[in-house]
Amino acid sequence: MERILNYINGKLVEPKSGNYLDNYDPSRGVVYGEIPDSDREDVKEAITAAQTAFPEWSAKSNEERSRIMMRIADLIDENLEKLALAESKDNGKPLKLARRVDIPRASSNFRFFATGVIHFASESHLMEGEAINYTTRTPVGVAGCISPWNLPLYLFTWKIAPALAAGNTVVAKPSEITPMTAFLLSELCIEAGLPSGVLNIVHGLGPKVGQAIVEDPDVPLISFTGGTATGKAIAATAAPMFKKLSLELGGKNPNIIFADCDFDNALRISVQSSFANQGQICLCGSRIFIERPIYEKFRDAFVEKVNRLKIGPPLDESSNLGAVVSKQHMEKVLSYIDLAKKEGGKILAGGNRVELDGEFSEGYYLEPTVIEGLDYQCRTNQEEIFGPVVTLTPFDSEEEVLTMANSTEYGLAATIWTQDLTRAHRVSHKLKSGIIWVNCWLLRDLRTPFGGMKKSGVGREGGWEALKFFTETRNVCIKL
Ligand code: TXE
Repeated sequence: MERILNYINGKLVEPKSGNYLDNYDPSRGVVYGEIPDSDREDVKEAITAAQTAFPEWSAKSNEERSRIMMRIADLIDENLEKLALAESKDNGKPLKLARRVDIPRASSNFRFFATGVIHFASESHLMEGEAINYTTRTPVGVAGCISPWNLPLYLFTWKIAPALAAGNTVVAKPSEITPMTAFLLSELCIEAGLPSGVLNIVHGLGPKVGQAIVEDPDVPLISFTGGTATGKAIAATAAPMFKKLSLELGGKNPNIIFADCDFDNALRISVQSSFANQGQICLCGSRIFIERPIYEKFRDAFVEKVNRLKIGPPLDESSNLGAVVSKQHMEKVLSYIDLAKKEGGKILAGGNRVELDGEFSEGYYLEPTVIEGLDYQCRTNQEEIFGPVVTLTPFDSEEEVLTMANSTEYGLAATIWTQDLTRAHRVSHKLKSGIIWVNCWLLRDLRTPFGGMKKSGVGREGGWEALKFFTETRNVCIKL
């Protein structure tokens, strides 16, 4: 059994209650470790440590903070293989994906904000002949960072890095479903010489540990990524205390394929945008809209490609899809496939659990699933499934596809495939999504604003947006 510990005030410590939760290996469906079942007392200790560390950390120069963060980034790179293996085991994702995407992105997050903060500048506004204004952006205090299970270290560091770079101290909670790489990060932070209390990581359940962070009046900033229902509960708790809130929530993203697209690219990348990480990325395009003249050609080629995807153990280099994250999540996704059938959908590919051989026979594997024949307003097409399930829907005009694409309560990301530049601009501006990709998907420049409209969230992460979120703005006006 691998037992992990909390990271509080620079030390790896047991939860005060002495209680632990099971940690599952989804590729085998077995418990392989224990994680602290922390509670309010552990959180309080972490907040006190962060408060104590704040004056010194916030007073350091940007260069000093940057130097320590760069050391953490280097250590992540040096431990790439160990971290990728841990991520793959904890989450069920293919090792090659963790090695290529998750872990390199975690070190990039540290490096990006460690260097970014050195270049971060604020504005001054001259009122000619009257006054000069200048703006300062200073660290706020203790930031609460709560992250999900789909891209564990990637999203955890996406919050922690800007919070620390801006001079805040942090109390963070990774998902209890995938806590392992956050624990390994705490060991790397100790090795890098991060001062005690600057980053504290408390493991445990959302309603216990997460809620205690959100409720505490000494945590003025909350950055959360996760489900929309949880985001709503967090906002309800935090809003009366006027906390700064960044909420990165769910998506039901449209992938719009016009008849004039570069067919082969649209096809190849649509398979990725549908099923990467077993469809468990908030940016996956789960509703594919195809212009009528190429509907059948695209559908048939897509189904053929999907049927060739290999579902297998995460460590197997040939696996395209690994396991989904938990039994509960697998059952949720399967219930949506049942719902789709009841709603009149036709399953063109997949639709079932996959039972692998030997030690993987109890793992949570699902076939990549393609469904057609559903109304765009049905529940399958409106609710976030967050698994390897996509629907195909034909459309006849731009107006029609915009109505369908914008019909959900979400507005995170959208993809457009067309060779017509004017149309790409026109449609982009009419889509109610915070992130739009034209002829590509998940091409990320960390300087760009990242986040969604409607129930996909509040605020934007990334670049200066993140550094602005993690600082308090003050304007000074001086009469000339
Ligand atoms: O997420 P939760 P769940 C979507 C996806 C998925 C659904 C539910 O549709 O099926 O959300 O997933 C912590 N106060 N996404 O239940 O619960 C929790 O411990 C404070 C989309 O796993 O939102 C974890 O650390 N914190 C998403 C984090 O919140 C609380 C990624 C996210 O868990 C809390 C994941 C509370 N009351 C799921 N309750 C995306 N946008 O990428 C839970 N938490």
